[in-house]
Amino acid sequence: MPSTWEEFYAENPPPSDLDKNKQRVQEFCQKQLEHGSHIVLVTSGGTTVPLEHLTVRFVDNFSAGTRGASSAEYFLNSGYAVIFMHRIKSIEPFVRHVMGSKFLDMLQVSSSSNGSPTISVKPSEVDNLLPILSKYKAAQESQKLLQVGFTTLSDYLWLLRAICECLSAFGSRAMLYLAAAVSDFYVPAEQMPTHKIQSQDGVPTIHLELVPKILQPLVSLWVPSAYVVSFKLETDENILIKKARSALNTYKHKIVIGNLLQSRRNRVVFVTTHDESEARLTHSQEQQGLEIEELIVAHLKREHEKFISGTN
Ligand code: 9Z3
Repeated sequence: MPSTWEEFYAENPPPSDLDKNKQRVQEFCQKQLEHGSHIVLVTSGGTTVPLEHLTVRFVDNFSAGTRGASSAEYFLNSGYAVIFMHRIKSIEPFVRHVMGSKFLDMLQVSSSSNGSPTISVKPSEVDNLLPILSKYKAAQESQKLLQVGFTTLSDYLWLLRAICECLSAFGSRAMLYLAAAVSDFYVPAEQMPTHKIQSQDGVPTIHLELVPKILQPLVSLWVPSAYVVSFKLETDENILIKKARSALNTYKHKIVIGNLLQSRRNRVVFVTTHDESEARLTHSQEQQGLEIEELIVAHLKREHEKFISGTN
């Protein structure tokens, strides 16, 4: 028998930074409520499932965080306040454009008149960096972006519930954009060894339990008035729409965005109870640097507005 969501929370302790993050989220939401902003929670990146309490090994879920990070930028651009709830060390908004050695390659070292070294942006890179930096600074100054991190499945579920408690005050003005890749399986806390599993003890048998379906309380209890968007990730085209529709029928939220692992960068399918449509990028659009998240966010903004005004 899979555990219920209530049992999950009773059996798996909250992350140590939950109270601190809750307070940050509460303060952020209070500010956005005062401004009358629309707000979106973007979840991004994969959850880990630890195999030991003092974790050396864990099972991971596929997701670099590209979908979430780029979507967060487009939501900001569309006027939304954004809570970006992401796997720590996954891709983040703005930073994603200048990650790793790409950033260092944009810089140059020269000597100032007194002989001490100065670091500056290469003139040839200014046009590339300026728009990113301007948007990043604008997001910071407007205080419309809040980032909160998770690592494990349990961290994710605790944080998600805490954020929902704050979002419920926004009613239909809140959107939840659940792009994180969340594990379906986990090792319950009481079945997990404390210390590193030892190879000298032979091949370990690892028993994974089913994670309770958290969309159910989320939609029906935590944020019943919000516009909830979930993603369905499959690898087999033949079952994608069926699985997306089944999620919609089970949880009764607003829209499921279906995507295939292989083509997720250039094609998604929007599935609602009454409709099915597609967003697609042509090869040449991709070459020009267009991102499918721009189309996804534009579509959702329109649908969310109809939902708020009751005209959908
Ligand atoms: C997605 O389907 C996302 O679009 C991706 C984005 C994870 C494929 P990247 O981060 O990839 O840009 O590399 N997210 C949802 C995945 C998921 O776990 N869905 C569950 C399911 O399919 C339902 S919540 O059963």
